[in-house]
Amino acid sequence: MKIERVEVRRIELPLRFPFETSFGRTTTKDFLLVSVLADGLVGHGECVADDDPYYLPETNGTVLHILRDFLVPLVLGREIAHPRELRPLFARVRGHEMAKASLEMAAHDLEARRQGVPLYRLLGGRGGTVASGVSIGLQEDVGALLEKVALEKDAGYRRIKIKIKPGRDRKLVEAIRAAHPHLPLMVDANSAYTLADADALAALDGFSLTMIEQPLAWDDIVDHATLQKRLATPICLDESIRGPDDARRALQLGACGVVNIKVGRVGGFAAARAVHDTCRARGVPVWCGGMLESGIGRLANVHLQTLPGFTLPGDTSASARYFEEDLVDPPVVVSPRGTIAVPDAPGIGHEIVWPRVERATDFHETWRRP
Ligand code: OSB
Ligand code: MG
Repeated sequence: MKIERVEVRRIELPLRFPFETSFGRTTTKDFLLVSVLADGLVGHGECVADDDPYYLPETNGTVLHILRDFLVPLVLGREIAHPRELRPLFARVRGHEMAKASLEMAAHDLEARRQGVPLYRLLGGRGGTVASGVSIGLQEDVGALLEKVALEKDAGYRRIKIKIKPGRDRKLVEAIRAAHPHLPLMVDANSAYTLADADALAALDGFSLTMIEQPLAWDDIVDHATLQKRLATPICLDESIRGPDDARRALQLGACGVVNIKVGRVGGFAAARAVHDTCRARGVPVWCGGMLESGIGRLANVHLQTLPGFTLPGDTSASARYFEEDLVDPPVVVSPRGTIAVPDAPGIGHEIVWPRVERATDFHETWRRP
């Protein structure tokens, strides 16, 4: 394919409830949607950057800059036989994984549509269903948290993750365990602790958590290896894994027992596949994380997690959990058994509802072949 045009839209979708983590509180999902046009077809990639650099350094502003000034000029008018060629093409640009991923994901969706196959076929995955978990943000108090946990467990989710931060950890886990002794449960700290807090984290060992996600700094691997030696509970890395080399180094040092893969965080599908393969070769389970995506990014995640190393439920929950009205039709739904059906239609596999996209768009830029 020869890419003739790239478009980016900035989209604002109100969340049904504020989502609070150790790094902040989100009330609307503000993201960039990248579209790639070639051979009369269009593919779409949802960027996972936020307006602010509180999860990782990239922002919607830096993504727009890197796309406009560096990545889009590399692809416009270029003959590309397969989207796997984009990762090496982008390698000269250091970092900026979210920007790279949004364009690379759009090219995958486009190529899948061109071949008339569902995205999972292009990625080497399979059809069927995937297992769904759910991520619960920090709540007002323990009572509100217990209510949410009961609600999501009854909805069928296969495992529950709660957000923690210093001073709001052990009490929360204790209360949930008392009410649900056998619930598959994990916690996510989003880098809120340091090695000096090792005792507080070790205090979680008695609660049969399936894992503790990203307790230490977003750019650390070494301290996580030190911490893992002190914990019986496996550490899962999220922020620290920004590519296949990070995964290799983390596993080599014993910094984690599980890896959370987010396509946007690692730089695209090819990188996600490489992280997956590295972990699988070492027998380390992976699961697919989430970034409160609209249905477009959510469906990309559904396809990714059909690869064989994704043996744990992902953070891919139903569209209706976050949005009154999603951008795809049908929306992503989770069955009472906690499963999501993998679409078999070409590309991401559900229709995008363009009037809704246009209504939610507050900025639009197009780049054409010179
Ligand atoms: O750390 O996994 C995270 C949401 C925004 C930013 C980071 C994270 C999260 C979640 C929610 O945990 C996952 C989801 O439901 O999309
Ligand atoms: Mg996380």
